[in-house]
Amino acid sequence: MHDVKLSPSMMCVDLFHMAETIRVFEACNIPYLHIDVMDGSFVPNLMLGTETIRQLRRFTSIPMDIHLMIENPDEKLEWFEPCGGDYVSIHVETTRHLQRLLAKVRNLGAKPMVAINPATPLAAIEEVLCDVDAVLVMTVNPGYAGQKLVPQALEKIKRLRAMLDNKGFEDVEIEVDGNVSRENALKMREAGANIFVAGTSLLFRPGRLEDHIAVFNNAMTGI
Ligand code: S6P
Ligand code: MG
Repeated sequence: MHDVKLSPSMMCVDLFHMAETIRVFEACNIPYLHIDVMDGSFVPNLMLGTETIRQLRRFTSIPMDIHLMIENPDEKLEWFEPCGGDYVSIHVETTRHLQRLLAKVRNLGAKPMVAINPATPLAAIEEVLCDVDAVLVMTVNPGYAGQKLVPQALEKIKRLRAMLDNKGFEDVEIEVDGNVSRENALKMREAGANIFVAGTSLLFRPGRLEDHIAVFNNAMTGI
């Protein structure tokens, strides 16, 4: 089983407490920062962009987990200056030349990840499983924080894990994004996920950030 990794959703961070929040992530050895890039077209919202990523890179060395929810990612990938150690996820629904774009992510030195919406069948990504380091399974419809889990997503994670293992891609990780509460994370972990995007359901809610991280880590220990 892959190691459990937390990837906090930076669009959920209170802008007025960004610096201290990142220092807590560093102290807690958080391995990635999840960057939701939304263009108001592929998803009905506008969120984080190129300058946010640049500023974050100047402030911390935690690698980025860049989730591109944009039309025409082929033309825009370089804008985000992917670096070694980063994940970049490309939605299968956004490009006609998925395999080429995933290869480009790798050529730029980052780790390619393919993202898939709740209504898109797994068959749509089957041919690129050999080209990715991870699959991002959306467990809500992308666009907003604070939504409820699409229940059939749990079974989809299980089927994906089995598909990866049967095809010899045991090394490919599964990331889950959307309503990753502690309870849902346990079920997602059992289904085969290991990278957890942490938003309002897990970290960005009343209470101390450090405590939420510790409670999550304890819950995941031994699973
Ligand atoms: C949603 C986006 C996500 C959210 C995250 C929020 O389109 O891709 O990364 O920021 O899901 O988490 P939560 O716990 O509020 O659903
Ligand atoms: Mg996301």
